Amino acid sequence: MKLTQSNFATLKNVQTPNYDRDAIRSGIVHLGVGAFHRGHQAAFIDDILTDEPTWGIVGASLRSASTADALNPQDGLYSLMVKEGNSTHIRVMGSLSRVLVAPVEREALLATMADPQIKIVSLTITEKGYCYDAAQDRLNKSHPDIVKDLANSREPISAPGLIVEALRRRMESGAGPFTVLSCDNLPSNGRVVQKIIIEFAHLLDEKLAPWIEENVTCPTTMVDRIVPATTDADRALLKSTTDIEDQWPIVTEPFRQWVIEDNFCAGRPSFESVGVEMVADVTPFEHMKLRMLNGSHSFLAYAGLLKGHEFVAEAIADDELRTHVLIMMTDEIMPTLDLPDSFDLHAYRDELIERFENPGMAHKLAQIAMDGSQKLPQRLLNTIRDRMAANQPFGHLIKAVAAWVKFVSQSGEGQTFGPLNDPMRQALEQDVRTANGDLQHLAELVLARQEIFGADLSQSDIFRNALLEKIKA
Ligand code: CS2
Repeated sequence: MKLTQSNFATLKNVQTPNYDRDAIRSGIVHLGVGAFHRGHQAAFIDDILTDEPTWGIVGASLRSASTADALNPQDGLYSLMVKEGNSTHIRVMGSLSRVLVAPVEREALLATMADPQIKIVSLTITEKGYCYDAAQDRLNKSHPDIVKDLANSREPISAPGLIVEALRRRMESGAGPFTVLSCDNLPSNGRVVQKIIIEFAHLLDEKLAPWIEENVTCPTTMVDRIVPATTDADRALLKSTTDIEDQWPIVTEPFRQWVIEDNFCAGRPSFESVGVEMVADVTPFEHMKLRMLNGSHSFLAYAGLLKGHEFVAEAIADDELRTHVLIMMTDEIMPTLDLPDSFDLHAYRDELIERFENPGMAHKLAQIAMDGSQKLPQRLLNTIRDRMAANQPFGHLIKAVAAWVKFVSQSGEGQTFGPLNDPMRQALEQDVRTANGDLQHLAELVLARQEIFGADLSQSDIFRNALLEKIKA
């Protein structure tokens, strides 16, 4: 049975939207409708639509048409398969009305973003989508997409370019601002997106930048839900248990968390009614999640792949890796976190381990390993910075960095892990060739890459010696 709205009445063994989909109006445009968005924000919004029908989502893919091709013939519907151990709970999500493909429907997308009915533009475009130079804390003006968009700002291709052009239209039409809501795993993601759009606008139009500064808000958020890439086995399981043929179901875990800074310039849904935590300062939660969950994930990915594991659940069942993760979290990461006294960090840690163990999640280590150059700073290096500043040991954290260097050393055409999936691929593969099998030399070469390590760590003898020692081990 195909998944379409007209088939709702005949679907079995599955929950369908408990609201009238025809009465839904769109209040959100989301850029980057990947699996994570559909497993996380779109699922929260689906709960919200029961009482507040004006917060439907129009999705947009910034590059590929694959999501649009899968979901548009299904009226934007998809099945969310929540797996815990061997049990699967399936619910059809109706919060996405349609998916636009930015490169081919740019005008339709910009017109939708400029429509006064849209109050929020949210984003999951991954770390690299921000064209942000983290080491310098500013827009990467030499990024090829930014160069193109500055030259041709009315036909943008980058996320910053699209947002700024839509805001320009709203300023001119009097439609007012929308909130820009980053949902990516970047520290202070709201501040980062605000910085890059204001800088971009400054380079274009002297009137627009101050208007954005005065009117547009960019709340920081912490997002959390493990959403592995969908497999054919997931599609087959869905078909065998429900008879639904869904071109792109989403698999996820029961756990979900969303913490948002309460700063919306054009109104917002009552997020708290569906369990979202609205706070004045997201920083403590964001540090906790990026360092504990994502830091451990990245360690498990690199060290796990090096030991021949394929999935997170396998890596966390490996005694050596599990012990490492536990010590890294407890002794090295937890002391750097600053949460309210009432918060039980030990329980948070134990729950993370259980989540990693969930046998229902076929979460590939290779998926987590990608884009290491973009992930290392907030997941491992910032924690190391805090440990160094406090004169405290960081042997387990640095071992995770060493595992990444070893992983890079075995990446490339014809190598164990294949070509590196990373925006810094060319530079890093060049380092591998220059080092010519000498791991110590490779560590020195990548350490000189300040885009990743910043001037401080690149030039720190303490950091260098610690890294070289782990590379030898
Ligand atoms: C993962 C994250 O792919 C990765 O790098 O660490 O996607 C992780 O699963 C999510 O942040 C969990 O909220």
